[in-house]
Amino acid sequence: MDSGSGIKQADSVSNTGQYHLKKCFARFIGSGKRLLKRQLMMDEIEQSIENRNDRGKVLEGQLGFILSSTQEAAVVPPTVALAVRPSPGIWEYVKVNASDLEVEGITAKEYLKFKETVFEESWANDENALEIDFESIDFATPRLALPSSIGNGHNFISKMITSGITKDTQRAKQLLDYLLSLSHQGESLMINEKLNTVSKLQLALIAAEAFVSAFPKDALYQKFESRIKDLGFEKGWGDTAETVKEMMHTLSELLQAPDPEKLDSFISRLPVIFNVVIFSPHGYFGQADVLGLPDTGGQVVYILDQVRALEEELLLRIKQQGLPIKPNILVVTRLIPDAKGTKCNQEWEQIFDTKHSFILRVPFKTPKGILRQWVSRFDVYPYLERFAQDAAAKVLEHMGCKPDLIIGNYTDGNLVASLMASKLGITQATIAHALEKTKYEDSDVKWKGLDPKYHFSCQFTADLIAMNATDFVITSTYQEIAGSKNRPGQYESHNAFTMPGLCRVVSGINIFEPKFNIAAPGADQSVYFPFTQKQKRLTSFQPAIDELLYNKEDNNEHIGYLADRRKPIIFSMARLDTVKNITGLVEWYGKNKRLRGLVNLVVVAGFFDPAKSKDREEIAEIERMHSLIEKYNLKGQFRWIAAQTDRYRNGELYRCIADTKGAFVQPALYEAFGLTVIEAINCGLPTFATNQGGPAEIIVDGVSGFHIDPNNGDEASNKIADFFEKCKRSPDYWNQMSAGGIQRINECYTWKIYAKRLLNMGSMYGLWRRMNKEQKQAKHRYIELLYNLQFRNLAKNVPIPVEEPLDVVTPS
Ligand code: UDP
Ligand code: LCN
Repeated sequence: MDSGSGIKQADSVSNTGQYHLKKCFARFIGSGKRLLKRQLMMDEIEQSIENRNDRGKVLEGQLGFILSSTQEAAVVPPTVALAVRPSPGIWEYVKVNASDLEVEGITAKEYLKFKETVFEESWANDENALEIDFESIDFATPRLALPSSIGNGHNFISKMITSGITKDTQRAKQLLDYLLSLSHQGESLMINEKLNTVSKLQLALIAAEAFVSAFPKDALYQKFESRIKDLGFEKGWGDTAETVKEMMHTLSELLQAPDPEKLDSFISRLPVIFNVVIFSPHGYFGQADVLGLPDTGGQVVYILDQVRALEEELLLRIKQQGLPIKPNILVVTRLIPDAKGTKCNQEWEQIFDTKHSFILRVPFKTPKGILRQWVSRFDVYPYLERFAQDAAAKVLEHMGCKPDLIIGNYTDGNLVASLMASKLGITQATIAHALEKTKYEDSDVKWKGLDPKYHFSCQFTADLIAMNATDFVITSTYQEIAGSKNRPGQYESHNAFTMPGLCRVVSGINIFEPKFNIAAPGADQSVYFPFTQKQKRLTSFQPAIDELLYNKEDNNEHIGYLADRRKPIIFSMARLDTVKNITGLVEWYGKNKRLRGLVNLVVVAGFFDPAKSKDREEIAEIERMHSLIEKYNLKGQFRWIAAQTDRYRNGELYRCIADTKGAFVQPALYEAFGLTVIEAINCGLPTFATNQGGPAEIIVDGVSGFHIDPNNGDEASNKIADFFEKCKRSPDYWNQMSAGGIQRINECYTWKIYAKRLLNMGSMYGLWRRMNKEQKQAKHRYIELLYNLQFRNLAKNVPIPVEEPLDVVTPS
């Protein structure tokens, strides 16, 4: 797109097109709105072209093309500044003079200034307004070029390293140094100082391989250990003659003629990772009775399953490396003294179904001592620095050495992980689960109004710090990074944005950086398995589930009832957040007579008494739910069940819904990934899930489930009704959709696949950070400034709550 040429629009469009474009731009200006979103602009364009045949003429020229890829416009009459996104990750900015349609390319900074003018003109004109520009400090790191390659950073890195080894003997030396640095508890692994040049290593490899080849394949490492040690080799090559020989041969081949696949296979088998720390500070983080509490949803489920899969994979790898080492995984979270009946006030807890994995809880401290009560994830910023220090001390004491990999979760965990990883010089990974910036429209430009409630000034600064500090980013889907054709990705939206009065981010994160990787989670298949596996079904739960679904009396656990048991059930389960849109689903159902005639609706969400909630959004949703039940007279067709905490029973609940030949519906306005979607599909439930976010990638529409548009409730509820009508006509259709979903999960969404990918990345990015030490150091200096001069001050503005009185326990 030649946006920078300043050509006159009149040159390239017909007179009719020109006439209509002028009308469009006049409407943009006349609308009175000063920040226009894509949909609104498209509506304005529609309305300004009376004759349908003229539409093509409007969009035929360069400006038409620009308009059709525009995401947003800032209107500062007579100028309309456009942010144009021709492809995921690719942004161009232009300004258009509404009277003569002259188009001129502008920079991101100039565009952001137009936007600021709309909100805070004096700041827009402040020559010394704070600007953040990570590209200016990070110009040497290679970048991907194709939008379709985004999220495949690991492969790209292994290509970069191998091409480096081919071209530059220095790179081979770096690989050698890396091998020399590998150790565990002070004991060298792989090679020792005898092999301190590449040529010595190459010769020794040939000799050792020949020597080991003389042993039977299954001969244990100890049989030939002392001989290869004389040559300079230490433990870690493998547990048998066969694995050692394979590993040595791969390295010889790599040093002779590097290729990315060989490098990948070699690096992923290296003994690099034994001790892992996973941060998820805000809590409640526990193994029982925490799900459904505010802020405690998929992240807890994700991490516990992740830990089990990681431990299993680590044990396997360490065995294959021939090492007598035990892995160690710590999930570090907040200790909450007022734990509301959960175990979140215990310092240590072993993670179920693991041998070497624990939860470590470290309290939040204030100048007055330990903070006793839960605080929302939006309010945790004042405690994080101290938490990181206290956690680091505890971790080092427990492990007796530095961890090999630190993984952060969500903004708070990622910030703490960045602080600890940079202090100790450790490979770092971040997982966002959800970046809040895209959840709330214009949360950046309108930050001032939102800050007292959400503290986005802290959150977005912390996110920028962590994204830039980390060695690699794990995402669940492509869309999380780069969005879709018409919707920018969560990370992408941090590339250029502005918070007037605070800072202008002209380059926050470049999603073409090779640090981004997609590794989708799974669902625990011992808990979420198909309803057809009759012998495994947890029948002991079934009477309670029957009561939960069909008992006619309201109680603390359920309200509303289902008069006709023969109807299939459409089911949903989520926290009662606005964005989860459970109330939206209830309204769609309430409005759609056809759907109400076909199925019952059951939702598991939050609880019924607003007075019991401290969460602002949850209270509003509870109230809305009650009013919808009245408004649509849902009695007899709708059951509202309070949040459920037993995942085994939940697994059986999904299956019982499948027994009714029902379906799962995930109606979120936006969903980062959507663990419930894969849980439901694993249990064999045909699933309708939002097309806004992760589920759009998990499900192939019409093959492994269905997409629904949460912004078009009538269309969504009719799509569900059509499905059930079709199932009535041909019952096998239901089975076909159920099986299609399960097949998709087994191909792409399991924890086994995830754990392998994560550990491979940990090893590869560990090498990469060593190879780019200087570049990383420079960036860290910039990050430190941002942390010290900006984040710390912002965190001071977040109020520390006054101590709540302890719950008074009255003796019974
Ligand atoms: N969940 C639950 N009880 C509830 C609501 C949710 O056990 O009342 C579980 C659900 O089974 C899933 C997780 O919490 O494992 C929610 O994850 P998801 O990704 O769907 O959403 P999040 O809450 O993380 O935004
Ligand atoms: C948090 C969310 O909001 C969900 O979308 C994810 O599925 C969950 O974490 C696990 O990653």
